[in-house]
Amino acid sequence: MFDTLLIANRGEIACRVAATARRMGIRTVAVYSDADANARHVASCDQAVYIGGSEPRASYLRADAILRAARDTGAQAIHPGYGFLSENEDFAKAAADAGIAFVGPPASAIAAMGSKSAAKALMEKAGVPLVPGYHGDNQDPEFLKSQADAIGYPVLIKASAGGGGKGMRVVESSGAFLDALASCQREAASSFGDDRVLIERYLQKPRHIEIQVFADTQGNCVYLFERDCSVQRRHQKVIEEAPAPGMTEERRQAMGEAAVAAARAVGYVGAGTVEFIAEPDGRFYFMEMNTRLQVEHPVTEMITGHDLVEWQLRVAAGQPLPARQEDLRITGHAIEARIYAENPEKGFLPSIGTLAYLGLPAHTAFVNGDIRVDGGVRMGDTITPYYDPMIAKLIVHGADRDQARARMLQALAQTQAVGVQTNVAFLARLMKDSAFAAADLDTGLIERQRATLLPEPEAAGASVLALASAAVLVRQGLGAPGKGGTDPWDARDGWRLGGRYHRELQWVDNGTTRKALVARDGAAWTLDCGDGPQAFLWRAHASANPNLAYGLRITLNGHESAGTVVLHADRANVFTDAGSHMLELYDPLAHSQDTQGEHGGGLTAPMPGKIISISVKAGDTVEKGQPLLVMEAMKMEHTISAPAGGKVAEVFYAVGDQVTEGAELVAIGE
Ligand code: MV4
Repeated sequence: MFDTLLIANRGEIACRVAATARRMGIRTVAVYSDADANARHVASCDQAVYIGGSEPRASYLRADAILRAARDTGAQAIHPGYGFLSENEDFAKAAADAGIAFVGPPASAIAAMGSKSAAKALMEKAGVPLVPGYHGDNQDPEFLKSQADAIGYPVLIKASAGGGGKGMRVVESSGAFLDALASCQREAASSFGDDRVLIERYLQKPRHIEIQVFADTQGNCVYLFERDCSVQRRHQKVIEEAPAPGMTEERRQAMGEAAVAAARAVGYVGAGTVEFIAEPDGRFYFMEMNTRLQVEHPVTEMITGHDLVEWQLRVAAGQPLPARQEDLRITGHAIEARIYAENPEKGFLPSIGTLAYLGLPAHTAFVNGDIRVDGGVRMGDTITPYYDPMIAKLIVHGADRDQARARMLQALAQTQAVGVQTNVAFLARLMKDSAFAAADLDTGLIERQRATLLPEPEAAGASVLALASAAVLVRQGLGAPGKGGTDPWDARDGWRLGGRYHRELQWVDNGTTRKALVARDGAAWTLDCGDGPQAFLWRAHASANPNLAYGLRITLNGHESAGTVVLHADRANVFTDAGSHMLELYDPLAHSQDTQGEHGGGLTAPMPGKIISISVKAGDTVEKGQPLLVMEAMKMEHTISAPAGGKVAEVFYAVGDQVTEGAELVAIGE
């Protein structure tokens, strides 16, 4: 086995590969770009080599820089991950020529599967079923039309050089064929520089079922069953699962054997995936072969109990496959969901920004376990426009599909990101969707269920407003997080005990202002969200990140609710089992003055620290820019000044108090 492995990738897959290498006692070398200087994958490896600028072609696509890094660090093998250079035959060959093992198939197998029409011809010879159609060299329009007429409509015209859904045209009738052909050829010529097409019978409700195969250099080749990846959006997979719902043992064996035949036909070595499309009756046809480890490989690991990266490394080191076909079994059901920094309400546009807060479910085990989290970013990391905006993959396992689905819903409820938009709520609706729940899967599911998967946003309910308001009160010291459960009347600022308290919070919910009036008379607290004052109690418990996140239980008018509230940049991000809600704290002062509006006009602690002096008291009149107090943080003093003139309503802390980031320090009124 190698003692040093270079991982020519970034993000979650680089971290994933590093984890197995470490377990196997292999030293790891990361490569990184400018944007990734502080990335998690760099920290996950034993050594890291800078390879260039943030744009992929200036770094992760530079074969020369990566090979040099491998030579300089004494790496005997390179794992390419997925994407970037993973299916680049020139890179595979250059590595082999340099005497470095490429953890992937031989360049010749990558090349054989690279051309869609040539691959189809090879597969036909190997007896792998293809969609009825024509994929020959004759490109005469009248000849192609006669082929389409013979296949029967609807037909699909596909660019031979295409892939990923580009350059495809559905043709409903013979009369529409020639126009569609001309338009498809134009698109193929401009997109791929190659106007050749192939014609296939069009499958109306296809399922995407792929088979994981593995081959070694001793001539062994096995299949590790199937994954159903039908739930996708514009050719981007959203949910993957294994096994495929409704699969029979006979069909599984037939598809597995066809996939092994496909791999053998191109002299395959290592991990590969043979993609099929399947009809509702189960008939299946070869689509293409992916000559790499895939994003969704963990669902296969969960149902088989085998670590596919370990298999890859063993095969690349010349060892035989760790198991024979008859040793492989399916246990239970696994589902993977890809958590993306994207905005489903805005056409799933990537959402760029810094992850001010990231809560993920607890990872119960690596290959075998109920919940697995494969992440590539940490709290504080930035989702940049340079790379795929995936935050993490959640992979769950259950005894059956319904249990896996329930676990996925739990895992999604524990996934809390602040600073970027995410698809978490969309994924939760998808898990509960009636068609998905019934395993009525095909590639059109998301489009068909669009209305229920992307509903109009709901107004925040009273419990959400109450949770957000309670977090603000806790931040002020009324029930301090981190001290265990504290009731409001145990607040450390005892000087307020027995007195009256009245505060109006204005929350902006999706553009609508929602008032929350918090009041106390003696020991009785009330909250009025517009329906009159209601009895209000809250309790904060310690949370993973006490500087930002408050774990809260509240009682409003006798109704209990619980959630996590992350206060960040004047926003309350409320996470409950029912989903998440973002509320903006409207500060009339900040908005009426020229304060640039940051951090509530500067009256909150910019970072955690200690109050070292206070120069004002309640009732004082202050001018804009007047120093109010000084805090010490990170060994430096920071002066908090009045963002606007006014009268000091309250000073919430005393000299010596520790304050958390974002804590409101002083209230100034008109
Ligand atoms: C098809 C098809 C229906 N009939 N071929 C899309 C991407 C490319 N790799 C193959 N694709 C399809 N080929 C025939 N004859 C429907 C699709 C298709 C699809 C396939 C797999 C996964 C998702 C898909 C989404 C839309 C269309």
